[in-house]
Amino acid sequence: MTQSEATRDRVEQALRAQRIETASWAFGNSGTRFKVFAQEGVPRDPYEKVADAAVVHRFTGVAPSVALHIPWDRVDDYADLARHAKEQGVALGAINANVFQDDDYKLGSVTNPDPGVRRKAVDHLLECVDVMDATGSRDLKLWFSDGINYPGQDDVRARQDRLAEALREAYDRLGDGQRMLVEYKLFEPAFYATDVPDWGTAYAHCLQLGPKAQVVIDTGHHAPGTNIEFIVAVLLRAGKLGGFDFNSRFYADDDLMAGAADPFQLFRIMHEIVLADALRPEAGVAFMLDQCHNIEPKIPAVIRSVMNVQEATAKALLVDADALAAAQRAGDVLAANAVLMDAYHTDVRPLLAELRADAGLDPDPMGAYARSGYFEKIRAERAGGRQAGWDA
Ligand code: LRH
Ligand code: MN
Repeated sequence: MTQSEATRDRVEQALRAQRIETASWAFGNSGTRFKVFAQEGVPRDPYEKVADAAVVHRFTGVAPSVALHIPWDRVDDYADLARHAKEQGVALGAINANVFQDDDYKLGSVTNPDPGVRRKAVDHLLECVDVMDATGSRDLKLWFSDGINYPGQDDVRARQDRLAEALREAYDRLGDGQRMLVEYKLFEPAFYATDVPDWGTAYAHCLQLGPKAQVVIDTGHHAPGTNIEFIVAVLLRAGKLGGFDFNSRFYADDDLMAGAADPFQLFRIMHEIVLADALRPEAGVAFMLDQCHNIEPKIPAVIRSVMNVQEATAKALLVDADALAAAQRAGDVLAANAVLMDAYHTDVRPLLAELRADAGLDPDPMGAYARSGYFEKIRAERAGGRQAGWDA
């Protein structure tokens, strides 16, 4: 087998093994604080959201699980929802807690000065672990909107103590094989100080908690100009990268399709993943999408996002690691950069189309979905009822 055949084999194998988790809430109505736009055919319950996630997997072949958000996806029987998902060909993934929409959480949830409010918030985190027990999910994903808007509003260190106490209680509730993924975000809805604003704060809490606690990087949660792939490399080196919430942005937490605003950044991130051999599912990094499709049709937008992550991954897998290492050792700055840019400028779409065809899938998932009639079907079926959304 020639070098290039070996490379092709390695790349194809890695791409076939890729797993991207979709987000149930991306199929529901979403928007901004100014307007949430309704769309035809939007799911009305978690069962319909799971069905739409299964369609994304059917056409891409690499999206076999869907993350849930509680209470947006609260059902009477989570085991039954898991059975439904299995019938549809997908699994239920990360369980996202929600302690950011209740009036009681105005001054914080787990960091609230009021112990009664903190108790309520922690009880919700524990409820989410119960859900994980029922769905068979591995990951409890925790994003806290907690923060303050004005200097002096509360004691920053005291809030960190409260946060640590709450995380400890949830951590100790985790069963074997279960993890806690702590997500950070620079700002919004808090506009002066967020209690988990950056990777360092999330990392410090995860270190204190133990091996089951890992950091999630949401690509929309950084200050403009932040070198996210640097954070990826550092957390991978520390064994504390639990996963990603992929999306893209031009300004803030825009939650646009992954790779749409900055495909080069997504490539650089996946390059660090490939370099650390962390693409394999066994490496434990959860590749999740966390997006909102306010104006564009939702299922095609998720399919496009999955394809964008696949394309960035394929380019990263094509980086000639030996040539790169040699140029780096030689201090040949331009040659090293050129190795990366050669891979980035490679059109990997024919390779991915061929891989899909080999897997018995339509090489063009977007076209295949449009031709499938699925949208027309759900538009007719889901005419009545209350559409699912963020119900903020
Ligand atoms: C917060 C966030 C978090 C989810 C929410 C839907 O901005 O990224 O991951 O809980 O979006
Ligand atoms: Mn997120």
